[in-house]
Amino acid sequence: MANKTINIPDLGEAEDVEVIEICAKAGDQVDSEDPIIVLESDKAAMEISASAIGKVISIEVSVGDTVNSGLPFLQIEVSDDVVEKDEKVPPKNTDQKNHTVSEESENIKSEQLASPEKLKNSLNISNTNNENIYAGPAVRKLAREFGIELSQVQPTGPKNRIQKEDLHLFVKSRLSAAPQENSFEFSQPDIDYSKWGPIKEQKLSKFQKSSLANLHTSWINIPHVTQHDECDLTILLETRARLCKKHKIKISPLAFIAKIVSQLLADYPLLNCSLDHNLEKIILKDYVNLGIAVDTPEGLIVPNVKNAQLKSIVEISSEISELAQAAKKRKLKIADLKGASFSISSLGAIGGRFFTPIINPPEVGILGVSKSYEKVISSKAGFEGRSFLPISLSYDHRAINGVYAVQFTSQLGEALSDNELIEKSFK
Ligand code: CAO
Repeated sequence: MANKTINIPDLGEAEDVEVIEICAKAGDQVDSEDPIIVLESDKAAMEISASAIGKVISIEVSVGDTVNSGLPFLQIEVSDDVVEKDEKVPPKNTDQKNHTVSEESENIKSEQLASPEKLKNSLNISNTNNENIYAGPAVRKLAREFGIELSQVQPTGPKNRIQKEDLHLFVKSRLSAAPQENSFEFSQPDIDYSKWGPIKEQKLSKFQKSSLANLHTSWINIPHVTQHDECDLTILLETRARLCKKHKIKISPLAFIAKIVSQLLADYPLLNCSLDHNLEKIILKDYVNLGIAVDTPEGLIVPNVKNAQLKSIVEISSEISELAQAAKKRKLKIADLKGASFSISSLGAIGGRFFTPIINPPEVGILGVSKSYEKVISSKAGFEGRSFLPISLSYDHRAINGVYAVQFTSQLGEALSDNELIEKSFK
């Protein structure tokens, strides 16, 4: 038996390279190709192997140290015949033994696996105790980026080595096991804002916290696209004024829009569908339960008008009023809040032009309606003033494509000017 000191091999041009992992410990029996430490420069990660067969006496460096070529990093106890053999056979160029991984090959994996922080959150993994595991530096780097504990990964490579495919499989299986609904992880640094001036703290209610989580979950999980358009509302507003006068009732333009949208959805069933939980099918609905976003002192609540496609404008109007009243008094029933298939968020009474409404999953579409405004346009008759309604349709791009969405918004523009349809749908 003899003790041998192993030095860091020639690192080429790299200097002051950081030790990012220690892969063995004192007492371990190692082969010459077994990784002992992993170094990382700005360009590459590099596994430094034992370069001798024997028992590790000590590792002379620690994680975070910076090292250079030639620095002793390992004391190893080797048997005499191995020492003799080593002395007879000229050592191979240590560079060849130590496996360097280019940035390019590492990037491929990162791309395939989306943002590390996000993935880490959804995988709910953080422990990175990856010692005594056989894996190349690229695999180790990727595992570190995603916070994957290599001991949890099933190796399929030679000598139980973990391959990049094993990491992919691990991530895939954890993602499919991760909860789909309301998977919400939020990270925000704990900042003392009073450092910059006086502050007040206001606790969020349970409702506000859950609504915050729902909005964030929807925004993170659904690939939103918002299609904006303007619809000529002149005819609708004139017909509305006439019908309201005739029937001596007051009906908001929102009820008219809600009715036309509910009817039009029959021709655009994808906007009224849901994706199933494992994204293998879509569920098309023969009913339109129309969610209406209601502003309350507590925050936004979205009750829905059941079977809006079967109801008249007057009926929809009175249901919206009842639901909005109940929402403001916090008297909505659970059933009022469940089962919506498409929603409208109206800022029509307030103002602004165009916004990006956030989809209420499992719905796949929401129509944002802004305040109509007058503008002068040129037509065959010359210049004339007309009322235009800015609309913003947010849709889940996994279920709906842009052509479909713009066909819907264009058709909606036509339907909102269809006097016969409006009159017929009124009562
Ligand atoms: N363009 C012009 N005027 C409009 C309009 C439109 N698109 N929609 C409504 N109005 C006018 C009506 O004509 C009526 O005015 P008059 O009394 O002068 O006729 C008034 O606005 C009615 O407003 P309302 O708020 O009482 O009724 P509504 O039917 O428009 O809306 C409700 C009901 C419940 C949707 C609304 O009260 C509300 O809560 N809106 C906020 C929704 C919200 O916060 N969405 C979220 C946006 S993003 O987070």
